Amino acid sequence: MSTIRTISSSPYTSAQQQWIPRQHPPQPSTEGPLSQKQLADFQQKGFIFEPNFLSPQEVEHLTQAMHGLLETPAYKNKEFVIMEPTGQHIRSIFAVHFLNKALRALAYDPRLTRRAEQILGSQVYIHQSRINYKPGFEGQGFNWHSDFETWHYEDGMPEMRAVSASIIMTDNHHFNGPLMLVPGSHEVFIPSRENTPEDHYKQSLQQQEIGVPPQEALSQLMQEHGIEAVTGKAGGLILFDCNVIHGSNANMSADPRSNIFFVYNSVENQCVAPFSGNAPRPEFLAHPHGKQWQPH
Ligand code: 6CS
Ligand code: FE
Repeated sequence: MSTIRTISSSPYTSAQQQWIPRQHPPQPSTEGPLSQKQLADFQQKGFIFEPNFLSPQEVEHLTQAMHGLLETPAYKNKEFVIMEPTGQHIRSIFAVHFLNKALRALAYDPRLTRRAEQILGSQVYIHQSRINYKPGFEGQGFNWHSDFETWHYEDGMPEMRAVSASIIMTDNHHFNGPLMLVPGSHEVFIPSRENTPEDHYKQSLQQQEIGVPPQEALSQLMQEHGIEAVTGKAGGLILFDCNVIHGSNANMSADPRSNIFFVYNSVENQCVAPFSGNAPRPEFLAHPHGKQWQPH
């Protein structure tokens, strides 16, 4: 029986310090597909990369699913489809494991769920899924941020006990905007906002400004830990902690940089009222445990 705690106060909304040490880090379980070295690397850096996680055949099958969503007329102008700031190209599609059978099967593939359960030390559910398409020449970047910072304030995620699985579906190289992360940055929470506008997601999913850490904090973390860009062949898996600082550049090449993301949250960390005090975000962004979602 999972112990679902409801907490009203947050250790992360206290006085404006430059940063707050991470509270209650997840305790990984020793059982699971990840080796002790992989677990140690994840705990130390906040992320690990596993090349060739999917076979070329699986990548091919899922690529068809990915393109199928792009070409579904019924999804045009829907709230769960986010356009690039230029308005001409699709930037992201959310809730993809509710939209396609192959993507749903991947989301619940034990190769992924057991990794997440091992890292988080509990059963898990999917808090969010998305595909970031980042088309050649047109795909814009994502400012530096911590996902948890958003999910805490805007979805009510209590603690840093969630992990993202990003499957790279096209070769990620240095010129098409690969995911960049600051190793070790998951250990601190950087207060990065004064307030949160209502419906902030309508702005932040296209170009996030609120919740981007201050440059002095980013500079200090980067001086101390550097930056790592994850490059590799299609089919690789990046597992990254919900609080690790990450971002990516615009795609300056002809090659798309399309990644599928599934966010696994501990069943013992289910979302409560958003810590911003705002209304909860729509369920295509934050799926309550066990609840289905349908496009409308
Ligand atoms: O607001 C969110 O949930 C999304 N924003 C970013 C920049 N990354 C995580 C997530 O997809
Ligand atoms: Fe993110």
